[in-house]
Amino acid sequence: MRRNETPAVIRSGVVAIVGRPNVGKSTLFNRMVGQKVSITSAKPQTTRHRIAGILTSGNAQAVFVDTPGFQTRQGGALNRVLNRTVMHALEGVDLVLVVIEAGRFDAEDRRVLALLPKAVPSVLVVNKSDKLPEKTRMIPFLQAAVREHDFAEVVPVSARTGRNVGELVRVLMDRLPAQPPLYPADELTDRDERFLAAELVREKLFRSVGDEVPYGAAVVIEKFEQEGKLRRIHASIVVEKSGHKAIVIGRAGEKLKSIATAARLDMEKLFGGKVFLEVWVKVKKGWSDNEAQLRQLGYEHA
Ligand SMILES: Nc1nc2c(ncn2[C@@H]2O[C@H](COP(=O)(O)OP(=O)(O)OP(=O)(O)O)[C@@H](O)[C@H]2O)c(=O)[nH]1
Ligand SMILES: [Mg+2]
Repeated sequence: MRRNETPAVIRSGVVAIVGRPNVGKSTLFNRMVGQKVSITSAKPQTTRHRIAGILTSGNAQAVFVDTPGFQTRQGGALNRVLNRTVMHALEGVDLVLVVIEAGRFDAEDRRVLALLPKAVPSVLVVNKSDKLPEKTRMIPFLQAAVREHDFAEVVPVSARTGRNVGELVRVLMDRLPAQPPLYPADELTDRDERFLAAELVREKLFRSVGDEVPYGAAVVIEKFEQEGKLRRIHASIVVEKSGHKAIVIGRAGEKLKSIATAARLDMEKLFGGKVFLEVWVKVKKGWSDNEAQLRQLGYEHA
């Protein structure tokens, strides 16, 4: 380094992403991380586990933490566990992104504000700005939203189109503490392939089966073996009722086959190698309202 060159500040930190269900947290997370790591769907309460995604860019590293949508309606053990996961994910973070949907701010969003740790700055992210393109409506909405809480910044984005997401990343990178990176620069996530594989199967289920079936379903990886670049994966979809099993399998097994094919293609892309995937369906009555069974199925905060 020459004498009058100032060294660039190295920044890194943990950025939690919170909000009510379905506001687009996971879509935004994937967009910022630059790869599809967290599953998304049009149904609320798709995300069930804390997952970190790492973005290293220049001298800064952000460790984004995606969380389940905070749920304020009555629910069983699974809902309680998901809300606990959100609260735990807020511990020890450097920054919080509170995601809302453009044009909507209501009691459910206010419940999320009540969870925010007092000493940590929070940035309000107004997502789905593509749904509210008129400035005459967006500006008064932003003005009203910032009055709800002492936000450090407010940034409208569209996670779907990517609009303004680069600006959001710049804003939050500048707010991270000056410290060395927490992960190696080429690390993408804190989760292993087993976890990611189970999540991809669950995503396809959420996207292809309607009504209450996905809410009563979990995915377990029974076997995960790697031979060179080939991964052999056996997954089970655990459902609540035998009627649900029939729906997931579909006529002549067509539904299950399409779920497995779509999941396999995503796994091959994410893992960078061929995947042999077998998916089975099992019935476990009442698992989603039973904390012991939730623990067995990998829910950390059950
Ligand atoms: N129009 C529009 N839709 C979006 C945008 N971002 C996300 N979505 C859609 O909103 C729905 C929910 O997206 P997710 O990313 O799964 O939302 P989430 O907040 O993670 O939801 P939970 O995990 O269930 O809490 C999906 O259908 C997304 O495609 C956006 O910027 N614009
Ligand atoms: Mg999500």
